[in-house]
Formats: sequence, structure tokens, C-alpha cells
Amino acid sequence: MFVVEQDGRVRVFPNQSDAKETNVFLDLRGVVRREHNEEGLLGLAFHPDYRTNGQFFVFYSVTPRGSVVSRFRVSKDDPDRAQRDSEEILLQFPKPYGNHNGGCLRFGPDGCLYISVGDGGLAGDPHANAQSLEMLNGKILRIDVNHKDDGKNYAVPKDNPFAGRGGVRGEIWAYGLRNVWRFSFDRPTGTLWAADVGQDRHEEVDIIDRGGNYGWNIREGKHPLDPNAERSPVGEFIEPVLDYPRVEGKSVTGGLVYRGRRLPDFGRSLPLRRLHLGQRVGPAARREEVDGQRQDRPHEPAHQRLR
Ligand SMILES: [Ca+2]
Repeated sequence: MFVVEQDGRVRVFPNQSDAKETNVFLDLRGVVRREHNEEGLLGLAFHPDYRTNGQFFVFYSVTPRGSVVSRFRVSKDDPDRAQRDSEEILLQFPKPYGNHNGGCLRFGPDGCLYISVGDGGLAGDPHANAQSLEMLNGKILRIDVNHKDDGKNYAVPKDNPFAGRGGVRGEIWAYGLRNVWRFSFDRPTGTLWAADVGQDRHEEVDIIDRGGNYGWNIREGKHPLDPNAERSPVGEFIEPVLDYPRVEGKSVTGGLVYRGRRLPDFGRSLPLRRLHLGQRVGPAARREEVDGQRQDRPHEPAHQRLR
């Protein structure tokens, strides 16, 4: 069992209830920035072939203010210790403010590494990063860590929606996102579920499609960001699967589609955590809504939806 600590350590211990000690697998405290309470070591993902290649990936904040995605390798002679000097930086990009870092890393069923990046901070995304295809902030990215383009430690997959277009970032998979702390792939279907934290009024849950624009900073949940706006440009954006107002709960954190049998109340629902309340989005209340949406969608794997 691996635990990521925001201050820069990754701990490892046996996945047993009587485990009493942890080992420090990786210690990045010397380079991880923690000035803002949303900064830090924020994400970890193991390569699908970790057992054979020992590669894993982390997302962390750095000084000068920015975000880094790096590759590391486990020690050859100790599975409980990373090789600290094996770091290979894949992405490093600046951000203007301390909050809204995103930071989730996951491998998709297609073997690519997906990365959530927050809009860069402050209220209302003042630089409109999330709507800009020239910026990595406010996005979900998709990169190929098994190949390298010239001058990069990764490759941009050729079937990314904006790959090969001049003047935009080919790493972008989806945009118009505010601050996706966590997202996940539903294993049987490959569907990418993301929780996008709202600003003041509406939290949202999205199904992320290739090239989709999820509305931020024009929409918040299923509503215009400016409540006095005369009309909202519905149709230009992909609406959330569900949203909920702040009076019901605070920042949506993320979750997994649960298909197991040990927690029957969660059958085919998406347990989501709300940061401040420590509650799930009520599965009984929400399941119909989530499932209703899902029934309208073909359950093909994400990599088959690329075309
Ligand atoms: Ca949205």
C-alpha cells in the first residue's frame, strides 16, 4: 500500500490490518513547494508494466511557482525504495497562483498517462487559461510515456484531439475544467469520470470525452458562472452528468465507479467525497440520475471512442 503525503513523501507498508510500520518510498520534500495549502506532492501513478520496468510518475508543485510531472524508477534491489536520482522531468510549466493545481495522474485503458491540471488559481480564472488551447492549465492531458518526441521525455499521441495543430498544446485531451482534483477510469467500460470543483455555487461530475470543452470559466456546473447572464451558450459545452449546489455539500473530491458486492448500497454508483463534510454524494439519491445518464451512453471503451 502506497500513501502520498502532500508535503512530499510517499510511504509504503504491507496492505494488512496489523501493519505497524511504514517505509519512506520516496522523499521529495527538498523540491516540493508547499507555500499554498493546495500545493505539494499531489499525484502518483504506477506504470501498467511497473512490475517489469519499475517506472512510476508523480505530480508536484515547484518553485518558481509551477507544476511538474516526473518519471522515477524503483530501486533494483529494494521494492520499498524509489531510486531518488532516477528522476526524469516530463512536464514543467508555470502557474500564476497557488491554488487550483489539479494533480491527478492515471493510466487509461489505452496505456496513456492522463493528467489533470487546475486552471492556475484565483476566482473566475482571470487569465482564461481553461479555455485556451495554448495553455496546459484547466485541462486533462494525455501523453505517451513509452515513446519520446524530439526534445521531450514523452510523446504526444497522434490521435490526441489537437495533436499536430500549430500554436496549440497537443497534450490536451479535454479542456474548460476548473480544478479536477481526482478522476478515474471505470474499468469495465473505460469511461473517464472526473469531479470538477466549483467556485461558489455548483460542484460537478463529468464524463470526459476526447476534445470536450467542459465550460469553465463560462459555466459552473449546469449554470452560467455569472448568474445575471442573459443567456448561456448551452450546446457549445459538454454539460456535467450531475451537479449539486453548495448548500448541499462542498468541494467535490472525486471517486470511483464501484461494482463490487461488499457494499450493496453502492451498486453501480459513483461514490464521491465532499471535502468538508466527508460524505459521499448520496448514492440512493443520485444513482438514478447517474445511471440514467449512463444508460444513454454506449459502454464502449474510451480508446474506441477516439475515432
Ligand atoms: Ca463544467
